[in-house]
Amino acid sequence: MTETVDNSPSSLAATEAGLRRLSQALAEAPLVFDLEGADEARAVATELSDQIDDYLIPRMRRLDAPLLAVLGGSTGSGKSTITNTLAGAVVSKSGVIRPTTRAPTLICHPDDGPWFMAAGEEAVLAGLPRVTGEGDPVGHVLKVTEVGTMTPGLAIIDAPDIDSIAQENRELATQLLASADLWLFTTTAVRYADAVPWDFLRRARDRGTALSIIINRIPPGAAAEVVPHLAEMMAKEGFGNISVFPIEDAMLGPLGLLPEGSVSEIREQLDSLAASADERDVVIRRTLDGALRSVPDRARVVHAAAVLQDAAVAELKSAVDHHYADARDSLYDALTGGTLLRNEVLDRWQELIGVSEILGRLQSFLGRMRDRVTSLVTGRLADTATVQGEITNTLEQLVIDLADDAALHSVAAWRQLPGGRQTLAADTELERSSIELRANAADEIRAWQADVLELVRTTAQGKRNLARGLAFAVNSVGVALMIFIFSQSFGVSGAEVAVASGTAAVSQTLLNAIFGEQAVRDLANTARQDLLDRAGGLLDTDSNRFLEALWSVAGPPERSENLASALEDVEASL
Ligand SMILES: Nc1nc2c(ncn2[C@@H]2O[C@H](COP(=O)(O)OP(=O)(O)O)[C@@H](O)[C@H]2O)c(=O)[nH]1
Ligand SMILES: [Mg+2]
Repeated sequence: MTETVDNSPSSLAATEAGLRRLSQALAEAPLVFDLEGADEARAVATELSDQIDDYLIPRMRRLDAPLLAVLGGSTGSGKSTITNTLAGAVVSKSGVIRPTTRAPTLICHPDDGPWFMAAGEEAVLAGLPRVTGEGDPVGHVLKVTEVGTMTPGLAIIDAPDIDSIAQENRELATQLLASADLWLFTTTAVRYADAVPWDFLRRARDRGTALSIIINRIPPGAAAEVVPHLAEMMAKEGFGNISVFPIEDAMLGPLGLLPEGSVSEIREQLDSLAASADERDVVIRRTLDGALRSVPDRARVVHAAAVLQDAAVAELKSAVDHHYADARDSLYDALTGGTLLRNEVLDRWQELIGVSEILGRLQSFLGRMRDRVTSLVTGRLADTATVQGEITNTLEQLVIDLADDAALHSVAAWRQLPGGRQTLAADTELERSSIELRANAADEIRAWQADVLELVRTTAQGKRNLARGLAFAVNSVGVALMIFIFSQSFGVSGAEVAVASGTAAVSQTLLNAIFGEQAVRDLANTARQDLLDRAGGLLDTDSNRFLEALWSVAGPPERSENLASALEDVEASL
């Protein structure tokens, strides 16, 4: 035996705290995606998390609790029949119709009954509700039966089949074996070379679990052949000295029990264990130490799979981030490229303000009172609603197109990425922009326009000589500002380099004449930034649908880190 785990109280407390965190982290491990190794990792996570709660912590807290032996093995190998024979009564249903043992049955001396009926942190298998009495309970419960002929200090569980046709039975069998101080592994003369039992046996070997093997249904006289053969197999597999109990096939009694002689050796071993506190202690500590030492490697299997999933989640997120960042870039380009507004919009604007005439008049007014300029244009620019409507339509279509594009590209990327298809199933509407975006885009742009007009109004109010004249022309001047923004082309430096058209030039001249060049530049920057923020916000909200789908399927991000840090704590405390 290798060195035992540090049993000092402070170390035990640290181990227990670490194990609790680890169990929690395992139960929450991000293993939703069907990535390579995920199936195995899920099974290991469940088994280890259960073992920590069901067995390791209760056993560490109470080394003096009765020894628990679990009869596990293949279907029909005689576990229930042997349990009933050891109990001297039918306590567990046996039979040829599968599955028979639906809820596990625990038998113990009446003195130990309260121990196994108790709930709480010190109770073994605390997650299994207890039932007593006659009957054949079904499901995730533990039937506890007190048997007067049992020796105090040792209990036996008749477990469901490890190879049951029902998955929950197989899982329950695994869970019970992981809570055993001693495995009584039951097989038959025909079945002992099967693969499934060996998977379990190797698990016991790797963890150093105390183990005995019962070979049932040996044809009379064949024990001399079967037992050495099994012993040879076990030696080859690297098992140490293990008790093998052969049971010859015999006529069953009227209650379906084996003749007492068939189980006498098993009974002797169990009784002597129960009777000797020292012997019991050796078995209990051996299995406990082995299980504790096996924790880090098993947790690492889960951690490796969790890291893979976290990486897949990160990739999915970054694909979405990438495509929506592209959309924002395109939005920026469209709003600063000077080519957003179609010529028809500009033409209409030109019609309204009558470019050449205004330019001519402005020339003569420049440098003179600005309110005169304003009053000049007031009458002409009254009908701006149509142009404002055109601007709304253009911007609305722009935002919707960009959002549609980003959604489509994100979905296409997800289809190719690990976990992507699984996540897409959570929201079937992701392939285009959301209904909300399509419904809200125009409102958002109208709200922006209202802000631009308000900006123009407040800026004019700050200039006393403008205030009166502009009150009537806020819409016109506001639209002029919008036209100006969308007609400017910005270079990498962010400074406007050219004015796109004569129409825009008029707008600019007009605005400059009213507010002055610097103020116009400030107004344009503020208004453009506001529009970028609003439209960007719409895109962000839309991209959040992808992240919501991702979190709803894969859970919150980076949980493999919880697992890693809990694992570190446990390793440090062992
Ligand atoms: N004749 C005979 N039948 C047995 C023996 N052991 C088990 N059986 C029968 O085999 C069937 C399956 O046994 P059971 O105890 O339910 O197996 P379990 O699935 O391992 O619990 C039942 O019909 C038993 O009566 C035995 O040693 N001799
Ligand atoms: Mg059974």
